Amino acid sequence: MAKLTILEFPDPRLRNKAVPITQFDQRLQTLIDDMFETMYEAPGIGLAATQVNVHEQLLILDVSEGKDQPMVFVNPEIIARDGEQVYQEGCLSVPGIYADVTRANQIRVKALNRKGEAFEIEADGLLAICIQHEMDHLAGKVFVDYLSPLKRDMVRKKLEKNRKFRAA
Ligand code: GNR
Ligand code: NI
Repeated sequence: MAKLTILEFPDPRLRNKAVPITQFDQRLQTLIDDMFETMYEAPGIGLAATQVNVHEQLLILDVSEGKDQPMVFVNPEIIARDGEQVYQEGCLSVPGIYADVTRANQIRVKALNRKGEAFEIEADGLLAICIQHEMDHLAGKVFVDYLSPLKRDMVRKKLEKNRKFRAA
C-alpha cells in the first residue's frame, strides 16, 4: 500500500475530465487500495481519482462513523435526483476552507464495483452529498466553483498563504 499525493486547488490538473474505466485489473485494485489508505489517513470521507492525478472515473468513500464501510464507484452515473439540501462542505484539495453548497437531496446512482459488476443504490443525506462532490471532481469541478468569483479568489489567496506558511 502507498499513500498518494493529493492535488490542491488551483492546480490545473483538478480540471481534467475523467475517462471511463474498462480494465478491472491489478493496477485498478492497487489504485483503489492506495486511495483508501490516502483517504483514511487524511482523514476524509471521500476521494476521487482526479485528486490523486489519475483521470479515470473512480471514486471511493466511507461516510460511516466507524470508518468500516468502504464504498467504491467506477464509472458512476446519477440516474435520478430529487429535492435540495445545503451542507457546509470541505475538500481535501481545498484544505481548511468550508462553504455551504446546495445539492440534490436524494439521488439514484448506477455504477460498477471494483470487480466490474454493475450495481445501483439510492442515497440521501451525507452519502448523497459525498457522491455528488466526488462526481464533480471526476468532471473537473471543485466545490469552490459554486462560490462567487470574489470568494473563490479569496480562497485561492488564503490557500497560497497557508502553503507558504507550511513550507516555511
Ligand atoms: O472529507 C471530506 N469531507 C466532506 C465534507 C463535506 C462535504 C464533502 C466532503 S468530501 C471530503 C473529501 C474530499 O475532498 N473528497 O473529494
Ligand atoms: Ni473534494
